[in-house]
Amino acid sequence: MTQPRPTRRRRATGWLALAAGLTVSADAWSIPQATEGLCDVYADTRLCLSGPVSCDTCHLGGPPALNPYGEALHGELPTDAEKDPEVFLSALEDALRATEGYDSDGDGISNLEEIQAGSKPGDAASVPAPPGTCSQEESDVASLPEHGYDTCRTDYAYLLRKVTIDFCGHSPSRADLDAIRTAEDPDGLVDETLKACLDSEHWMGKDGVLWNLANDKIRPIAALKAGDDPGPIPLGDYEDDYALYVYSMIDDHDVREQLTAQFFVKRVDGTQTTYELTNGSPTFFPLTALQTIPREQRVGLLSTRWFLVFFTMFTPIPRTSAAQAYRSYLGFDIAKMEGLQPVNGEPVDYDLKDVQADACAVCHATLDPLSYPFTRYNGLGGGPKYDEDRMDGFTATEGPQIANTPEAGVLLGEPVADLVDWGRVAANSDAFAQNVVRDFWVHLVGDAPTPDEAEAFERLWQDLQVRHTYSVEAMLHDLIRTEAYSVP
Ligand code: HEC
Ligand code: HEC
Ligand SMILES: [Ca+2]
Ligand SMILES: [Ca+2]
Repeated sequence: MTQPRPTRRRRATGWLALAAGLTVSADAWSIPQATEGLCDVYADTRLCLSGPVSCDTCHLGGPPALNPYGEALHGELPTDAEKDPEVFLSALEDALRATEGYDSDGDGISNLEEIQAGSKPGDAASVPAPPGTCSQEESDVASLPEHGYDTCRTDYAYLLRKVTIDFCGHSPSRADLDAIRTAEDPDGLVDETLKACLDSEHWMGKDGVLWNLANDKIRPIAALKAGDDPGPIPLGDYEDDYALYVYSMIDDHDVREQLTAQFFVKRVDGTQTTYELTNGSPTFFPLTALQTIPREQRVGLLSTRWFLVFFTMFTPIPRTSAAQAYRSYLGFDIAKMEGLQPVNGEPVDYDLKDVQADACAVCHATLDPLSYPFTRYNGLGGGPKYDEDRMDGFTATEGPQIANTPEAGVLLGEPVADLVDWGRVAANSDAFAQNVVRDFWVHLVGDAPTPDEAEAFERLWQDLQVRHTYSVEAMLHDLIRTEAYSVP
């Protein structure tokens, strides 16, 4: 429908006089109020959500000349609105409503539809962008860093479907999809959905998404499992490891607890799985499932019974344990020459393995000092325990020099006194925050961040450290807003 011709013609001369400030100064009258008045009425539209509305929504070239949409409003406003800002503002809503059905600029799309879609109702060259993309005007504003959510690029039905499937493990209902299409606050509805799904069994239960993210870090072997459903050679119960891992990522807990916790976590099954913090071993019987490291020497997932029996085993200098920790929690695989930070004077070769040769030192100058803090934690042969004098027990097999192996080492170029220190330095590092976010990014987006996505990725892990105080759930509310996740 095109609008009827306005009954009155603009009297541009009077406006020009006013605009030039001859009789009334510009801010004494109307001006910013017209934009505010517009967005009071259309607060939830893309036109208003994507940033400040510009004067050319209603004006042509520059005020006071009106474009066809401004003319249409003018046609609906009482005559004295031109002189009195209060009359103007109080009549504006009715004028806006009265012109909603018109296609003032004749581009085939009604004024209201254009406002809702974020295009200009007074400019035939401006039409709604296809779903899931931005109009030029919107992307200019939406790319501003302080703008927050990128509302114009978001197809909320698509996003809701994805969040429900990824975090709840099922498709959204028809009613949910209808609700988001008509929601006044679709962002809020997406957040509510995510919040509910983060408590679902699919997400945080046994064998759920969080649980499975830990598989490469924990490396469970059913044949060696102790506790419930034990294998033929029960050595340790890795369900304690899974429980701590999941616990660190739910309910706004601090994800650094993976490497700093001096408590354990017990999983409690029921209609809804819960996780309880415990200061002693989660299981006391059978003894093959007992957690034996004293509280002050606990280092989250790096000192559990399973970690020590499986990765350290009988080794005097547990390089495999250190390499596994470095790979799992900091994202550096030394076997692939990642994260090399050689330390001067290393490797010393306390266990006489010829690691000083150039071909070996390239990795072992980093790996050996990384491993020393693990040397006081026993695995197999005597069982998991912390033993300051552990190295003395190896002199018969490795030679007397093994007793000189220090407990202190170097991690990421920083000296660390012992494994507790190792865990703390690691947990506070950028590499740790990056690794946490990368794990979720790869799981949810499907691939590691591309160079194009580097900026969004960096913002996520930096926010995880500071703004979200290491809450994974808070980080995930942002991750689902990234273009990489939310745009088909
Ligand atoms: C929602 C549409 C709309 C927006 C947005 C808008 N105006 Fe207006 N403006 C009008 C209309 C309609 C009139 C004519 C008033 C009438 O018909 O009673 C007008 C009149 C004016 C006038 C002439 C009256 C006067 O004070 O001399 C100026 C100048 C003006 N606008 C400046 C601006 C500026 C600057 C902006 C941006 C900050 C702006 N307008 C934004 C609709 C708008
Ligand atoms: C590309 C890096 C790299 C190079 C080069 C390298 N190593 Fe290693 N080495 C590792 C890593 C990583 C581990 C820990 C095992 C693991 O998790 O892969 C390791 C473990 C070891 C271990 C302990 C094995 C165990 O089971 O505890 C010895 C001994 C060793 N390396 C000796 C050498 C010698 C000798 C050379 C030179 C001939 C050498 N390495 C070259 C990365 C390297
Ligand atoms: Ca139109
Ligand atoms: Ca238009």
